[in-house]
Amino acid sequence: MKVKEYLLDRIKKGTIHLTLIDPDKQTEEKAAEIAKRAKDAGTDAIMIGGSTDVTQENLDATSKAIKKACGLPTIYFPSGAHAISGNCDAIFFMSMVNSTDISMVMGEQVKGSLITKKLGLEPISMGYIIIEPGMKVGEVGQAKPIKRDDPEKATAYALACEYLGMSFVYLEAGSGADRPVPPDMIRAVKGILSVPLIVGGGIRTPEAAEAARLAGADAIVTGTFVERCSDDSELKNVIKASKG
Ligand code: 1GP
Repeated sequence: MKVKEYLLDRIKKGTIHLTLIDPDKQTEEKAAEIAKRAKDAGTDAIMIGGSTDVTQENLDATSKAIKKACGLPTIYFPSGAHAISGNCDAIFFMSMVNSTDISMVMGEQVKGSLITKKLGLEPISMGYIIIEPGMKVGEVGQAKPIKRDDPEKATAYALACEYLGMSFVYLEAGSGADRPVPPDMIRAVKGILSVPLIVGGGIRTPEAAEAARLAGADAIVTGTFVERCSDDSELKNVIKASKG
């Protein structure tokens, strides 16, 4: 089964949880251990990527180790075309649609398309929308983050992504954000969108995960929390609250 089909199939049954692991943050052995623990706690797939310092070497090694350790579908979550690994099953072929830098909207994508094909990676198209505070990814991507009190703008961006044929839309508050995407914004976007909605950035408690799910997120991404959490029951609680 292709990864996109796998995700859509699971989303049909309810909100899914995606674990994001940054290859730059730990050794590949540690990354593999985190992925295995996340799998045991109920995560549905592993995203691999980070905003800075992802190299071909750390990406290849981490992707391979994660795949071997947990067997879950792995999706590369790229910051650009400088590193793309054939060791992942799929790639979020994404555009940061509210970036002011054309290379983030449609530049890195041109650089990476032929490599993606050559590596046999499954491309999964995604519109990537940065919401305040936006954190490092917003800064590196030169985004103009959508204000937290402007759900209407978020819906306009999301719908434009859908009309352009993107398979998923991702509302991103930024890794380590002190506030996740507001539930009201998730609700507004979900109310207008027909493609699945991914939400991430700053979700690290069962309450925040539940609020995102109840507001209509189809997939909830947690990165920092899973990477730092050493308590298996705490990990389970957040993943359980994401999936309901
Ligand atoms: C970042 O949305 C993801 O791209 C995850 O964010 O690290 O805050 O969980 P956190």
